Amino acid sequence: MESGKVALITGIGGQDGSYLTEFLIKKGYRVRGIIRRASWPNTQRIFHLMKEYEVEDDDNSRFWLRYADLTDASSLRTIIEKFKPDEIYNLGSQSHVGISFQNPISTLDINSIGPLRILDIIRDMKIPCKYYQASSSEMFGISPPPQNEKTPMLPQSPYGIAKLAAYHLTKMYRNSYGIFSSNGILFNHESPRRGINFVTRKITIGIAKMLTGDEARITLGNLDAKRDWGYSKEYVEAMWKILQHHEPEDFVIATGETHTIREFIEECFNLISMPLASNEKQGADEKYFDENWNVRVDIHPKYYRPSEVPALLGDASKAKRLLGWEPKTKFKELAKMMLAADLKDRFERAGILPIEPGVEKPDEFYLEKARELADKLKLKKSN
Ligand code: NAP
Ligand code: G4F
Repeated sequence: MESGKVALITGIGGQDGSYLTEFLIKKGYRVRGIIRRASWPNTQRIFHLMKEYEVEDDDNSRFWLRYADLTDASSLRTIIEKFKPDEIYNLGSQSHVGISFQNPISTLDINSIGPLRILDIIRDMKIPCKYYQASSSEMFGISPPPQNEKTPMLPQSPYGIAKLAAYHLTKMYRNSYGIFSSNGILFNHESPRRGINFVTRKITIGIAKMLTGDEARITLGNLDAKRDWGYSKEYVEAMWKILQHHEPEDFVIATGETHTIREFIEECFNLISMPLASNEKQGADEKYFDENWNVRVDIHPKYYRPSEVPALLGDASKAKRLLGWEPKTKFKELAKMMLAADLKDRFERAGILPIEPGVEKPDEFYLEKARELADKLKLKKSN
């Protein structure tokens, strides 16, 4: 156990922030995080940690949260001066690519100028603090797969462009000022904690809601894009390993497998023995039916992006070679884990299954219950 180090995490309330906090606390770190003010709780993913660890105004506390914002330099400086972190993990961002087309300016402010604000505070304060930048495979844009650290970056969205600026600033502050600043170029990674408007989670929640009668169909955009999907809980270990490497460098983190969105949908429906029987294509109006000709998955142009990243497939051999990092969870296991978690949640909310705190059941238990409900749905429709 490596005790005594202080880590500061921006975006601590996000998917990765919550897993990274758990990981670092286990390593013996004292973790400090910034959250921004919200009109409704944005700490759901770290609520269990707040309950377990938070001690007011105690330097020895394992876990401490403060309000700050990546758009507010003085709030960041106050936090860095107070906590004197050994490592900063900059995970905070407007992380939705589709929404970045609607909010390009705030996306650049948070995702490019935000990291610049932190890097410049480290430079100005001359502190020996290591810096991790949450860079993204979205930066590769239309560069054909497979993509590695040497692949040209041709981003296609305000999000991708913002992340590319931050990537270069991270390198520049390393090369010009000798700051230990590294990029983790992470390909898509998901989990049961994934935000609900990313495509994988939208699909797994949508299926669970269909079975409880809360939703009739799932409406999506482009199903042809390919993504390299890994498991967030494993990717946060790679972030830590990147900062423990003997020198600052940039690393691709990925599974090396790619699948279309359509394949993810099919995998999830197959898991509950509810295959999509047929589809009909009329321009952008692609519809997937069940065997009774009820629409299950529908396509709406509003979910298409003005420009798309067609195919991502990462080559993480550098991370394997230099960091000893390798992914364990791949596509099929990830789909199963995410679907089972949403089935559990929706079944408990609907009173189909009792809430049993602390009781862990295997994924198969929830999938089997889903198959029973899917059969009942089929019977009801065919009567
Ligand atoms: P996420 O769940 O969307 O979390 C993002 C976090 O950033 C949230 O806690 C959010 O707070 C916070 N945030 C947003 N604007 C902020 C601001 N102005 N000041 C401070 N905090 C702010 O994202 P994630 O999936 O954990 O991803 C973590 C990081 O990795 C992000 O930078 C993302 O762009 C990058 N990344 C993600 C992936 C992926 O596939 N997940 C891949 C490559 C790179 P609120 O809850 O208040 O909104
Ligand atoms: O789940 P997505 O929104 O993820 P996307 O755009 O790949 O971005 C994620 O991964 C990046 C790493 O490459 C991160 F940097 C970023 O922060 C984020 O975590 O969309 C995946 C694909 C896209 O091609 C999109 O067009 O799914 C397609 N899609 C189809 N229908 C949809 C939908 N995406 C969303 N969000 N919602 C839909 O209804």
